[in-house]
Amino acid sequence: TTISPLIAGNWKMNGLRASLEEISALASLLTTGEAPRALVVVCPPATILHAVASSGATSGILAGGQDCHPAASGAHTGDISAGMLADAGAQFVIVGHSERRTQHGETDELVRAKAEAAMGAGLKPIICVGETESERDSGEAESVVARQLAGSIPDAGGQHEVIVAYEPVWAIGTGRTPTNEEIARMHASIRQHLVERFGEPGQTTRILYGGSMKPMNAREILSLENVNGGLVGGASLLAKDFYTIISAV
Ligand code: G2H
Repeated sequence: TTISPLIAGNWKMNGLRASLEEISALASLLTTGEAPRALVVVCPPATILHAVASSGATSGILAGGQDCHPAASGAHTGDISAGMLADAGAQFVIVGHSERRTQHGETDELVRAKAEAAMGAGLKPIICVGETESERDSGEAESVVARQLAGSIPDAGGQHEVIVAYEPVWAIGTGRTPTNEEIARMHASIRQHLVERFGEPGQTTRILYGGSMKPMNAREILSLENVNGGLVGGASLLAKDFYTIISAV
């Protein structure tokens, strides 16, 4: 089975309207160079999501949110629903990023509810999982990730497209990455989990790697078995770097 790769940029809390220049720059790189093999997604802050979705559309840049509330609407000051993201032009939404899990105390149960809300609004959830450094050191990385997968992916994950992002917490924004063997082993274990739980659809669910993916290491990581793309933070902020990663697939 071949899975078309996907490269998603996670801008986190970076990016003002001026950053739309990076979208224009990325758009021209994408349209002047060889057509990319990967689907290209940018997840900017919600304040510029609509602008990114509009300006990226003609060059094939898809837009995504970085989080959503599990409810469709209501008295939730400051929150954004999946339907609102879709209304602004998003086709994807990141849920359960480790920064949400740690800074906002998000549990697997909440992440699952958010992923369900995303599906309900017609968005494809990018569900993040990953172990901390101490969990890896104590040999628990695979069991922690298995527990997160079991708790965070909705049962509808077999009928509705979901994307899994493996992001070891200790590799996020640190410039450190696991070895190729460690990445391949974890992705194989995630694949096995998906196939055991969902059968056939689990064979084609995209599993992205995230955590300090850079122009320098992208080609190697993206060539590993069961690595079906990347979730890129820091290196997605500059069009030139992000394009290098997109072109590495
Ligand atoms: C991991 C990643 C993107 P960075 O969080 O989600 O960020 O590439 O900066 O490590």
